[in-house]
Amino acid sequence: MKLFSSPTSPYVRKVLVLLRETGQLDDVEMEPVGGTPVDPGTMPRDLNPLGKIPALALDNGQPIYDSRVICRFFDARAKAGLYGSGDATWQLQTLEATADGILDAAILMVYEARVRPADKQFADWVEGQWRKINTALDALEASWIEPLTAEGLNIGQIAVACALPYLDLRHADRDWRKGRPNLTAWEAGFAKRDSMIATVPPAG
Ligand SMILES: N[C@@H](CCC(=O)N[C@@H](CS)C(=O)NCC(=O)O)C(=O)O
Repeated sequence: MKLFSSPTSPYVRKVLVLLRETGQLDDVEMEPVGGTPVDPGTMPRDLNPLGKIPALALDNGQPIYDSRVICRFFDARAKAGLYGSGDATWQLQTLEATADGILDAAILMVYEARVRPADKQFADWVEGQWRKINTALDALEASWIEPLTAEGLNIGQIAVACALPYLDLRHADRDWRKGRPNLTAWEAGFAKRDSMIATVPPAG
């Protein structure tokens, strides 16, 4: 299997953390690629028509894309149970969607600054994206600490643990930790896992 990836992509990091935690890393070959919505560069558009990563090519060539689908695939493959069962599965997938939504907004802010010409940038729109991140972070602090600190590993933990450091990488000046002591403490603890240390993105 081939995983089209980039070391700074937080969505790719979710997959890599899951692969490490479930002992499947050696089953996957990494294919580094890069691109943006304006210049798709080496993005695997033949595999994922959306031109985004992560994208996985199975040995028979079948594409699997979107980090949520890829994570689900590897969870099922290893019978890891990271999605729980019964009512818990919907809670965990909603937590994962919250983390991914934080990333979606954070990346749009990055593209606005890096890809859009300066005279076309729209400050209110950027602030609107940060507002989404802020309210999602408040929700994590107020309502999601229990599944985050639950015994055993789950997909919600992996997704949030990959989203928060991306805010440090790209939006450090916004200081997501301010006023969120529970989330801050949880993230600091989770960051000590071998899978998280091994996937720290390079600066830049
Ligand atoms: N929902 C997708 C989002 C993936 C995504 O946006 N990846 C970024 C890299 S971090 C990308 O491929 N951007 C290129 C583009 O938007 O054209 C997922 O979870 O896999």
